Formats: sequence, C-alpha cells, structure tokens
Amino acid sequence: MTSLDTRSGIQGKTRILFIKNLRVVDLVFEVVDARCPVSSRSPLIRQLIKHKQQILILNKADLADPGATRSWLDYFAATGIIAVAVDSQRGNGFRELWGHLTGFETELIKRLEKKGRLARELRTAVVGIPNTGKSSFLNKLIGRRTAATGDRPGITKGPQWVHLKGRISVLDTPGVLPPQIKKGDAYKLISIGAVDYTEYDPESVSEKIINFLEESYPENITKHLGITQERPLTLETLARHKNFLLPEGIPDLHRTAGYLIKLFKHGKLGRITFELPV
Ligand SMILES: Nc1nc2c(ncn2[C@@H]2O[C@H](COP(=O)(O)OP(=O)(O)O)[C@@H](O)[C@H]2O)c(=O)[nH]1
Ligand SMILES: [Mg+2]
Repeated sequence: MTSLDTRSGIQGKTRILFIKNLRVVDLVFEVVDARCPVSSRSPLIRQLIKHKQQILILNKADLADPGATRSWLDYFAATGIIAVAVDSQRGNGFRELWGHLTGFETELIKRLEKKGRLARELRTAVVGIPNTGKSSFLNKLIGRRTAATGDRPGITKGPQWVHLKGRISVLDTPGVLPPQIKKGDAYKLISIGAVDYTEYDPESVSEKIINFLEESYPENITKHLGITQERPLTLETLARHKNFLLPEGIPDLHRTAGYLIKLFKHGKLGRITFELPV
C-alpha cells in the first residue's frame, strides 16, 4: 500500500487515525472543483475547520472557464476566504499557494514566540469530496519527496506527517468528505465525477448538461460537438449526429447520455464552469 493512494478514500483504522491527527492540524486545504466551487464543498467542512485556518483550493482550474474562476476568486476574497486556483497536473497556481503558506508559517512562529513557546511545524491536511483531485494536489505539494509507507512491521500504519519546507508539514493521506447532493445540483457532481452516475438516470443528467450548455456555453456545442443545425441541442439530435442508433433507427439515448457525460468528464466540451457567484 502506498500512502498516496489516488483511488480510495480512507477507511477503518486509517480513517480513525486521520480524524485523530486532524485535531492537531492548524490549516486545512479544502480541495474543490473549480467548475462548481460551491456544490463541490462538503457540508462537513464547517465542523472540521471551526477552529482551523483554511485555504480553499479551486482545483482543475484548467478545465474551468477562466472568467468564471476570476469571479469566484474575487467573491471568496470579498467573503474573507483565502482561495487559490490551481491545476494540480501542471502545477499552475502553486507559487501563489506557497506564498500564502509561508505567510501562515511566519504567523504561527510569531504567535508561539509571543506565548514564549518553542517554534513548531505548521501542520496541514488535505480534505475534500471524491475526485476533486486531492491526491494529485497533495502529490504536487509534496513534490518528489514521497512519504514513508507503512508496510514494514513495526511502523504504524495510517497517516504520516511529511515535511514540506521550512516549518511546514502535511498529512500524507487526504481526508475524503461526503458530498452534499442537492437535487438540482446532482448533475454537476456527476459531471465532475464526485458521484457515480450509474446510480442516477444518465439521460436526465445529460439533458441537464445539454440545457446548461445551450444556456451558458452554446458556442462550446458548436465548437466541440460540431453541431450547428437543429439547435437548441437535444439528446436525440446528438444521438442522430453521432449515429448512435438502435435497430429501426431509434436514437440510443442511453448510450448518447453516457458518451456526453464522459466527454464532459474529460474536458472535451471545452472550459466550463457550472455556477457563478450570486
Ligand atoms: N485536468 C485536471 N485534472 C486533474 C487535476 N487534478 C486531478 N486531476 C485528475 O482528476 C482525477 C481525480 O484525481 P485524484 O487526485 O485521484 O482525486 P481524489 O479522488 O480527490 O484524490 C484524476 O484523473 C486526475 O488525473 C487538475 O488540476 N486538472
Ligand atoms: Mg485520492
């Protein structure tokens, strides 16, 4: 088992250890998807960070509408939340993030000094709902320095502290939080892969995606699907366009829906943001 498992959430003993470790965490990175930075927050986060500092990570910014991301950053700044837009695959945004971290580190040392206490590490942890890129973000943060894995006997399994730089460390295991699936928002969480779409009706999900695209990004349909006629687009039109047909020429809506959701997931419909600050 590697400590930086990208697939699974933490379970059982590891989970208990994570929660125990979280008590001594100073700062939480909450990783959300930049394409829906509010719907992809977990309601649990408020309890978790009550007494902690927080940096909101708008991850996958490379897949989001850049104008919308700027609006979100302004919005969060205005509400007093430190938010940074990053791309955890290419590493964009990390320089700015390090600037914030160094600030928190300096602040902690000053605070401890004032109390006459010894300096210690700023302890951080990564949390977020499934598939927001927590593991990718953590790996980028850690860089080449990988955590010691606990497969040898005598080593306690579960989250370990990894030293980053200066006096900053991070837990090597991200904490997976449950998403809040509000009825009208479910299609967003399915589109970003936070919720498994097989549990939902893919046709109604993809219809919501199509309606949203027609309303907010009609040019993306033209550009990325190559469909200019018979607009506004419907699932049926798309099925015919792709030649996804059942016997007797009936459009295969189920297949088309799966296709569209996959396209979105892989960023093949262009840079899109589902929600804007109000
Ligand atoms: N385009 C893009 N993809 C990302 C980014 N971060 C993560 N991913 C991809 O999103 C998927 C989920 O990432 P992972 O780190 O496993 O998410 P986790 O479940 O939150 O730990 C993987 O396919 C990653 O390659 C990012 O910033 N941009
Ligand atoms: Mg992961």
